[in-house]
Amino acid sequence: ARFQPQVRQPMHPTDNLSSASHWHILGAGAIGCLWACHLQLQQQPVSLLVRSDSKLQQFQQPWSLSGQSQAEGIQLQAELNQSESPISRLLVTTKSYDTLAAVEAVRHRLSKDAVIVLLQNGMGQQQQLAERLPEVPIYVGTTTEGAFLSGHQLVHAGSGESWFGPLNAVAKQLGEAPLRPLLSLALHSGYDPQILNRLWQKLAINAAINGLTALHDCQNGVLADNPEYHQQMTQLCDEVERLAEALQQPLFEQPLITRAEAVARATGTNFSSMLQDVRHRRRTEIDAINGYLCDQAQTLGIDLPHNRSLLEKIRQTHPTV
Ligand code: KPL
Repeated sequence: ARFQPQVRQPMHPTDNLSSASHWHILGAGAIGCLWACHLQLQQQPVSLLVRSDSKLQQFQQPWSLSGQSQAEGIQLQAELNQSESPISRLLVTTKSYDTLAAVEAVRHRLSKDAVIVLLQNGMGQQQQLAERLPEVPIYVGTTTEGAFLSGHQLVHAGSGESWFGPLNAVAKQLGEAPLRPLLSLALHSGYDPQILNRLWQKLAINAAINGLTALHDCQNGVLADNPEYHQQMTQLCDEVERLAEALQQPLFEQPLITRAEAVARATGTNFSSMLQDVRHRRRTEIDAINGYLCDQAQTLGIDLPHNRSLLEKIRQTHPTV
């Protein structure tokens, strides 16, 4: 389904100040900083949570936002994870594999009415957190916003869309009310009670593109143009579709390969997030993407040989621990 922004009256700034919840953002990378800047621009109280004094230093100078959204002199607040002030709205934008440890590090600060929103790639970590904190309303989100950090500049390179929705029963009961400040930012965002479908769509596209671009060290568009790589993308897509069908998980109306090829072309000159991780010698998110799919398949007794082989190759060449 195409994105339909929810039309909302902008809140009056003083309403924001008097009634606003304080958002804490865990994960001070480009996406975390993009949301922090936009919350700050809407006069919503927001603090980034960081692990070290050196990271804290980075937030002493004002930031500027360039590209798809622009602003100068944004003074972002940051505090250490181990501070004591309570957290009632936690937005987690860490890498998928850091989720459990990162939330654990601030768990002592979660207030009774705390709500957690996970905005990340991949799947599996959200469900693990929900098992660990069954009493906390947990929401999940997915975004196609593109951003990167360059010194104190946040480059909002590509404007996309973001969707949020409830993961566990307590969040379903509360509905969208706690997320309203996130949904009314100048970023195209919507609320979808069927959010898992959207997470699966993103997961399927990432499974088709990210690992292959890391393996072949190429931009996304090359997967659509190179016949051998295109064939590999098709094999991955066929397996993911087979698994989704077995799980009765709807994907797209078109075949997955058609969508994956369109995304690869539309983001043709991009380096996928996984290739960027590999080039920066960071741990990749392969376990939360193709790894998650292989685990799901295994529980159903299904084999996904091409996804498994890609998973093993990336794990071997770029160890995950
Ligand atoms: O989401 C992406 C990623 O790089 O993680 C794609 C869609 C592949 C765009 O680069």
